[in-house]
Amino acid sequence: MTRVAHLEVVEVPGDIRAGRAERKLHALLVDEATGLARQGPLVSRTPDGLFEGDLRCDRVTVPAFPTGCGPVYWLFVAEAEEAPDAQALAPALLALAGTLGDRPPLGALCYGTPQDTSGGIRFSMLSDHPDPQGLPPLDQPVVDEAALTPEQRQWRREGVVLLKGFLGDDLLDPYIKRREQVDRALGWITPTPYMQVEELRRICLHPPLMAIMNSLIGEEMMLHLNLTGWASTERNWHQDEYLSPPFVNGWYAAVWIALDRIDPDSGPFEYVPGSHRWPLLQGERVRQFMSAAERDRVTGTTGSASWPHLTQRYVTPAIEAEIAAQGVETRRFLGEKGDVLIWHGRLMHRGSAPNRPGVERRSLIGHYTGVNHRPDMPNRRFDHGGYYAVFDYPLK
Ligand SMILES: O=C(O)CCC(=O)C(=O)O
Repeated sequence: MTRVAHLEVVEVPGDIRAGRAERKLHALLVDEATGLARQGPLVSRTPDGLFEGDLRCDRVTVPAFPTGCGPVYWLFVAEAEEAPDAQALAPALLALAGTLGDRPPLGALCYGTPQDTSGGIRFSMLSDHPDPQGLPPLDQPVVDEAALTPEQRQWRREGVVLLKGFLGDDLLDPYIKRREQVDRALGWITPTPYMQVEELRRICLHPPLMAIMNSLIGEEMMLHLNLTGWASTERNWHQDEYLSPPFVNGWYAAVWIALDRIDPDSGPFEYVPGSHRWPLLQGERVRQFMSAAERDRVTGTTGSASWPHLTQRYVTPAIEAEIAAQGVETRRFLGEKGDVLIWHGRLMHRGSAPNRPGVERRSLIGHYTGVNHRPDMPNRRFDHGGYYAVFDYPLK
């Protein structure tokens, strides 16, 4: 655990935002241990990147809590014309909290006490072994390998499953035709185009695909994010799960679908086989090394930058050094049309930089979490072979 020195920012999930319309809402944060309280206006933010989680959250910046507060803070949202006096309300809010039982934890940006970086920032300083409690069946330390399917064995060993020629043209071509109408290399900006694009939903919720994913994770999976670019995201080494709330805890997978033969120069998907068993990058550990100016860019009034983006300057070299130190191979996925690669939420992977800018890379990416591990996405629908989380973002 990283000791949290200051809590300055919380992210409020989209379901609270959904009911807000034009109402004047204020966030009230109360430290359970000391009863200290802070308040800040709940202001809608314009999304400025794909990998921030911002599209599903509003961000509230509050005056920092002093060292010694935490680890449990309660968040309340109040509707009022004027900012309420959070400290005066704190005793009543804590009494109310006592009646609410267990609530799903919210993502919070916490700044820990920085460690000594004189020897450089190493992967071990940014990561930690995740909570072994409640991991999916195939991530348990002991499993009867003889009882596994070939896909389950590959998943356990490598953290990926490769399905050659899995999806036919009848499924892919209607989507490709629709996607060709989008004049933007990175596809739709909206992270949930599956809400409006039926042709996409058909692919990402294709019953045989969902059945394999369910057999890898151990429960029904729910689609909640798509990347529809026909170019590499150029997002450097990362494990998806470090961008997710802690309750996801391994019940996460993503799929990479080749819509055409992938050109080696286009910036293919790359991964480190077996790295799903490495320690997991931890947001609070990563953020502790941000400079004061970078923190201000994230928490300031404009909030015009995201911490996963800003921290790549030291996260990427730390992961590259770890790959070199372990002497492990990195692999590229050079799929043909209809090939599918499923990867583990803790697998180290990246969208590599293209050798020749502008070379098309026709792919479709979907991210999924187990239905019982997404209390922050309570609205769902079932279609074709699987669930998807319901959001109201317009298709852009
Ligand atoms: O192939 C790519 O561009 C990488 C995609 C990626 O990193 C992700 O979806 O998490």
